[in-house]
Amino acid sequence: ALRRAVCPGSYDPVTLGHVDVIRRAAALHDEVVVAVLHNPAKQGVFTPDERRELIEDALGGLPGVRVEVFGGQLLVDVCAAVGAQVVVKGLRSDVDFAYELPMALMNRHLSGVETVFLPGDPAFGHVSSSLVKEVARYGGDVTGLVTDRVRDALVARLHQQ
Ligand code: COD
Repeated sequence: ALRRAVCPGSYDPVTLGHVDVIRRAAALHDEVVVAVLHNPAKQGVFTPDERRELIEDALGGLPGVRVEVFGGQLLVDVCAAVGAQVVVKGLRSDVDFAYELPMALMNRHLSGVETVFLPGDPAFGHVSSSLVKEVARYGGDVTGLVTDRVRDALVARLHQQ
């Protein structure tokens, strides 16, 4: 059977830490759906469609990977909708694990979907969407933490506000 995995996230915006996890998930599965899950109650810096485009650009047409936007629904329902049996998440630290473990258990409880954890590349252990936004907002250089396109989009967007 085709092994299809979901790499879920807010991706506001995608970082090189995310890209590493998505590439490695793609190497382990036949197909990967990168699911941009946006919380309709929370306004991000980028719209869901902008996030999708920035991810597609960062992946550069990686075979077997597609990016889709979802909103206001459970991750297990996203998995069912795309026919995925596996969720892949990256872990930077034990703090990530403590946050992710109850979600993994809840998702398995709800639908039987399994979560696979990949250890994040320590080169990106300090990289999160929120820290990247904060650094960019106050004029810090985020080169090497995100793609150049994401960096430029952050500078343009955060200088407008
Ligand atoms: N290195 C390795 N992994 C990383 C790095 C890095 N530098 N940065 C981020 N990651 C991993 C994160 O650990 C996370 O697993 C993933 O990448 C996505 O990160 P974010 O920050 O874009 O996304 P989050 O954490 O905001 O996404 C949370 C979800 C949207 C996945 C979650 O809230 C969810 O499943 N929501 C749907 C509603 C639902 O089903 N709720 C019940 C859950 S039990």
